[in-house]
Amino acid sequence: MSEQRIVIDPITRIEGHLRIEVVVDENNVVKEAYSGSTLWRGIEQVVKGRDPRDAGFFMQRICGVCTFSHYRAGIMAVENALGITPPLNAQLTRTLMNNALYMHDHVVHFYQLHGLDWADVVSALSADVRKASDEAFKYCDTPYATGADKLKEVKERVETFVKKGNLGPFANAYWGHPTYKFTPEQNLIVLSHYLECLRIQRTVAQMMAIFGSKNPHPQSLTVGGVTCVMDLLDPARLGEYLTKFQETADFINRAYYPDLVMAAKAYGSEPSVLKDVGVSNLFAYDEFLVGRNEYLIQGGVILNGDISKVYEVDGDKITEEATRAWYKNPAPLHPYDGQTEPNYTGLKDMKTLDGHGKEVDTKVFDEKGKYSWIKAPRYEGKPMQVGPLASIAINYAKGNERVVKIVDKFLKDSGLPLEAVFSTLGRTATRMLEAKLVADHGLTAFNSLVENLKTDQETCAKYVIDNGKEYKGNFQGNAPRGALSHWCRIKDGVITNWQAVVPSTWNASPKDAANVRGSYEECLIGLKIADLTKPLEIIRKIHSYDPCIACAVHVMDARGTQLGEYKINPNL
Ligand code: NFE
Ligand code: MG
Repeated sequence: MSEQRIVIDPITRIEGHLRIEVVVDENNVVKEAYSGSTLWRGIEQVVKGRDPRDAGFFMQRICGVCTFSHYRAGIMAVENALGITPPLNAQLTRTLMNNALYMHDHVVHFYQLHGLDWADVVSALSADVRKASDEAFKYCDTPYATGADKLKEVKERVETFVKKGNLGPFANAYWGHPTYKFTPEQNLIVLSHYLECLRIQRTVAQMMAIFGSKNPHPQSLTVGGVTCVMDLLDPARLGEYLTKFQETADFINRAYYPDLVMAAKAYGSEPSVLKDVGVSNLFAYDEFLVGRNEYLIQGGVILNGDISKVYEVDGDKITEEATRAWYKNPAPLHPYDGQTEPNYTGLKDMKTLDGHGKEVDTKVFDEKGKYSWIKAPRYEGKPMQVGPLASIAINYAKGNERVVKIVDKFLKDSGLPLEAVFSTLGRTATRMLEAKLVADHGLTAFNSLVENLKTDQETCAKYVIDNGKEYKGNFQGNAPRGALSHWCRIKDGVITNWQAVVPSTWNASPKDAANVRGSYEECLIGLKIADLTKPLEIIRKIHSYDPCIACAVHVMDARGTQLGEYKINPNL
């Protein structure tokens, strides 16, 4: 058989349910790819007819990961519609919560969700702990949790799992795969940080709860401002935030940063993670307000990877279409007029051979029809890549000094050329660089807030909703996975339409009417797979985007209906 199809469903260690199908030629090179979500919910429908002041609370239930992002977006879209400008204290408090979200999200992504695509746990068990401890000093002057005693303890902890014949959280992976490039000692360093990150997760979640009252779904934002007044005015609470911020920033600088320098050196010549930017149109918004009109990340658009020109973002140029997605109206619509009417057409029946050469009935994506619950967002009709790669590239191209400094240091430390950033390795590295940007500069917002509180203690703006008036408004900002926008219409005092255009929707987009691919699909084309029964290269690439499919379709089938099944069969 000259053409074969690989189905990976679900992709694990992500939020939600994602299915990737690829067609490979006789040389195991990917010729076509399909990225589809197989679950649907429809939060955008749920808020219709409801009080706009409640929208944020519904929106934050889109996801269990970037909960704050949708919460804030739900609140700010309504503020924008009603013409409300929240007081500076409220805006800066939101940034402090966003610091916590980003730091949490990015470290968890690298260590718990993606790190084991780069580090082989089983190989770590043959590491020499003294050599590993010395190795850590090559990437950091004060390495984190890599003393010989510490590494011995880590090794013994994981050995206990293995001896029981149970790898626990490390089960079901492709250990020993030929594209793993770390030495046993380097693997052990990452493994130690993996375990440390479990502890850091708790600290940074508490950081969110200081002003958010709880985590993962904080409760202190309200249309007009914030409600955590007592915490803002309490020096002890401010001090607590500072301590937890610094503990997390320390982990980012002494574990996450050096681990990515180490990865860049080890993987800098591994073809399956290089020269695979995916969609090279990049898109980000302004994010991280740290003072009046001052943002850590500035918005912009780069087309065809040409960093010599950065265009202004214009939200009027966004559309979502559904030619290949399971919705009724296929036409490209601006999100103010977007529609979310489901039209599930199912998967296609196929007779295939299983691993033993026996003919079986299988279901696969319909290559000519609809194959995803994820819509296809487009900017000026073009697919875009969003996320840290876009944010960092755009800000580097714009000469944002804070970003330029961090990127140049990383390129120098890792020996990578700038072009290498446009790749899977680059996506993973720029996510770390974005976390470092927050770790190094997120407290600028804290300092601005403390300064402002000395003379101004306003935390919420007054407003009225005129039931006789029609309103429309939006939120445009970034979430950890990239550019996020929410668009709403309000009439007779209730919501009449709501559309969320979400980072993972941009990146996981199916093809459009012109058959143009989204970024997950595009980055897989041309990939050579070493072993079709162990498609680690595909998983590593897709994980580098940090997929969140709950966000992308805002979804869960309430009846638990199975819409696809898990199968990896190289003989299809
Ligand atoms: Ni569910 Fe999200 C982020 C948003 S999705 S995690 O970040 O918005 O891409
Ligand atoms: Mg949507």
